[in-house]
Amino acid sequence: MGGHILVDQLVIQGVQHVFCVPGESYLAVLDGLYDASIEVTVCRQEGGAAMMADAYGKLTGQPGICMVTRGPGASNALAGIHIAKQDSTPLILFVGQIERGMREREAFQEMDYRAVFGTQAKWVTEIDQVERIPEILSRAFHVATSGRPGPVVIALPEDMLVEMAQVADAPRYEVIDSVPASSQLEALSRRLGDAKKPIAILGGTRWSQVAVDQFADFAARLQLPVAVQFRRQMLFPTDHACFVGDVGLGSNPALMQYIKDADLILLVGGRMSEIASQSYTLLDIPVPNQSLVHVYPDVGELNRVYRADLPILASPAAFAASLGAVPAVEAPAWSAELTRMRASYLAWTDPSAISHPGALQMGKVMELLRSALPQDAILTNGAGNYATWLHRFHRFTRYGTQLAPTSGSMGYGLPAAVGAKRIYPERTVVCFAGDGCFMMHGQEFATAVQYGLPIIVILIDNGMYGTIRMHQERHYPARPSATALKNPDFAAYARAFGGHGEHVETTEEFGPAFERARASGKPAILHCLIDPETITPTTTLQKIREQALATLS
Ligand SMILES: Cc1ncc(C[n+]2csc(CCOP(=O)(O)OP(=O)(O)O)c2C)c(N)n1
Ligand SMILES: [Mg+2]
Repeated sequence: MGGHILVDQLVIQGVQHVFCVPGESYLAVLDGLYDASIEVTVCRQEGGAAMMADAYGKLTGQPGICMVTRGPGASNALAGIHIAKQDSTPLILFVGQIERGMREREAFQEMDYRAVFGTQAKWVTEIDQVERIPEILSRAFHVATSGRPGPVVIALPEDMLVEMAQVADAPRYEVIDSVPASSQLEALSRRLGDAKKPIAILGGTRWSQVAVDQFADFAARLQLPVAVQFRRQMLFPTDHACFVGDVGLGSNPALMQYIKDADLILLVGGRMSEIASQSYTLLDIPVPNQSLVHVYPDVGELNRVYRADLPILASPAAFAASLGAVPAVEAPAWSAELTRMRASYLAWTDPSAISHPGALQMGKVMELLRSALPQDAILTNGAGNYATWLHRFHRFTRYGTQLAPTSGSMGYGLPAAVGAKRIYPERTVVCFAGDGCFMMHGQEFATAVQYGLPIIVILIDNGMYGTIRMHQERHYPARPSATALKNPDFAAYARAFGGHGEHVETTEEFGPAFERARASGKPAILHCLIDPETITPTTTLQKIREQALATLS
């Protein structure tokens, strides 16, 4: 039967986890999962399920698998598909579909998936013949993981899923890779030899701990300053002497200036998209001032916006593995610059230097977490100004420890944490969420409780959609509109779901509350009430408003 064949093929392709919300449109697949060797996580909303699958794809490099029902389920899942697209995450979404014979009558929950997901997925298809399930799944796994990874959507007509067939299995997929040519590595060596002020910027996916270590060794040999792109801090150890910071929102101005003045940029795996490029101002378009060596696993991205001086078609992992061929530079001209930029990074990210209004000092909280968390702890977040605390002050040191959407999608942190803890139950998983952010997918706290997943949510409540309020004060001062929030008691919320919940109102309360949350063995929410004036680590709403009013008058 089609539904069982599909599950068999998933097992052959190496699938161990499925994240889903059930629907009558794919009962035959659910039945196939009944006795398969696949762990199923049943979620409360399809957006959360798709975000968990994205988290799986980010952490393992293998496609996260999500299953949802027709129109309404698919619509909800789109939130996670957009994240996977912008984050280059391998993911396969299976969607139930109406019977083949009813198409185009606007049947119950009918949707044209090719049209709806066409601009978001790498490939959208519908399986019309039960015999083609192995072929199409094999292709889906290759498409999702090769080149620039991304989401694939497969619609499953209900009647196809109950058809009987005898089919041969497809072999397990293998990621297709390309490696740099030796002439390209020589060309890179020459450029490094000529450089006065180089920098490497790392981003994207298709990395691994081995690749990060190889790149770190290379950087150490050349004394090369290394930065990472927005929400990609896990690509280079922040405690490495060559690490100089991140290129994203609220980044160190000294680093931005260094990049502008650089003569060589080695961009590996990243796209220098809007956020990383500081709204396309950091590098000139189409020809940057700096010599640009762009290493990317998909030819469609090379020379798309920035004309590279040396484009190299290779995955970050394959590139890092070949860096042994690039010789060290004798007494590099940029040694003093590295020392200066490293000192600047350390000062910029020193939480002890930060003080802001209110009894709960987030700088102190971040300092405490630096020492309280094990190195392999996984940190997640969605979008909101609260995320700045994590991105600027946490010292990421290991690959696979960060789940954060470069697409700036609110609500991602909680489902990502649930997905991560489901995959790695032995690791500490901490979700940072704002009061706005948490409520977008807060129902997945029930999933954490259902599967006994003791994640810790640090919920930073300022009673507003703070990011938007900040922009309002900048552009339309003293006219707050649609940004205030009246919030529930999130500690009571946690307890009502069967978790552990506490309020934290002062710096002193945080440490003991964190330890009690950890010791509770339950999914926990620390409802942290911060002063609403504290809009960023360094400024207040009032200051932003006053500055804007002064400019207007
Ligand atoms: C799904 C989604 N909807 C809307 C936005 C626009 N947006 C960006 S940040 C933000 C406010 C976030 O509020 P909160 O989580 O409370 O964090 P805060 O900024 O207050 O720290 C909004 C509405 C978004 N990025 N994603
Ligand atoms: Mg808020």
